[in-house]
Amino acid sequence: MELPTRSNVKTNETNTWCPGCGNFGVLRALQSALVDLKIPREQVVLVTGIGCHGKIFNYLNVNGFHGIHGRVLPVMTGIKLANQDLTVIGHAGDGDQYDEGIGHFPHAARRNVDVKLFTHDNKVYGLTTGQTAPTSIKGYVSKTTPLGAFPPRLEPLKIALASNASFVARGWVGDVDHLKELMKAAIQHRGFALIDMLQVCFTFNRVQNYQFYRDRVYKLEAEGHDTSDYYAAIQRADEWGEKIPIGIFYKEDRPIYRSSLPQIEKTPLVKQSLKVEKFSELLQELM
Ligand SMILES: Cc1ncc(C[n+]2csc(CCOP(=O)(O)OP(=O)(O)O)c2C)c(N)n1
Ligand code: SF4
Ligand SMILES: [Mg+2]
Repeated sequence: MELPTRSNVKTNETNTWCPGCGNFGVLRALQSALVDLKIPREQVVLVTGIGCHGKIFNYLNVNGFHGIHGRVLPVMTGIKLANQDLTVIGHAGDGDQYDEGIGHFPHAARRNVDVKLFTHDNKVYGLTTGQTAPTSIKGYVSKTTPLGAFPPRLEPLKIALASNASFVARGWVGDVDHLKELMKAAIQHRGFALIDMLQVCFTFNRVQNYQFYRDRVYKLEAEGHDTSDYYAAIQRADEWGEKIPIGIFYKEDRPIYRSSLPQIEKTPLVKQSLKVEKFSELLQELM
């Protein structure tokens, strides 16, 4: 087993993100979080969706699964149920998770599957050159909404809270140290954890840029927010305007999904023998 260090968590791949992309902040925060947490590299699995965010897979030297668009959560769920000893971290895009993959989101949250979902919420489809995403702010002008996005934006934190997610947080890429601490808290949380990351798409989203967030972002912990107060979390999640909160909105300890599955509660599936006779017995029983 090899502990992560600043040099061994990096790969030698050429980075193709645009200069100034907020994804660099996400990458730095995750590298530092892994080094701080000292989880052996062999025990970390990174699952990514399709989009600019998905390229983080190429730059981190841990196990990985670069999945298809919108399917980060089912892949993570399968990996974690097969081998609970692994730390399973998913990086999804706002289009990827909240559009194509939205159906998986409330169910992973309410089941409390022990996986960590970090969404790169740049409020735009980055890789496909700037189309309107579900989290795009009302009025957002792009090739797909030349007259401005008409419906209100989808609000991931409120959906997570309404789905009984046991850890709900928001970070932003302009404060890498704070984002790193959120990532560490999410990884250490036993259960489903969401960090919706305000990630600046420097090339296509000219509205929610670094200055936009710098002027608005404040930290919940600095205002004495109680992370066990569900209704206070909902109120804070509703704030989006002159002030935008970041930090942990809500955190709760409750049984994880695996504890409802006696077959794998104690021994991971990968460590169980797959006896063919047992399979035949089962078939007989079902016939
Ligand atoms: C099933 C499927 N639908 C659509 C696409 C095309 N596609 C690739 S990336 C992308 C959007 C990416 O946006 P987002 O998830 O927000 O990621 P970002 O590039 O902003 O990180 C789309 C629609 C695809 N690859 N697969
Ligand atoms: S298009 Fe946007 S999200 Fe994609 S790499 Fe460039 S700046 Fe980053
Ligand atoms: Mg996006």
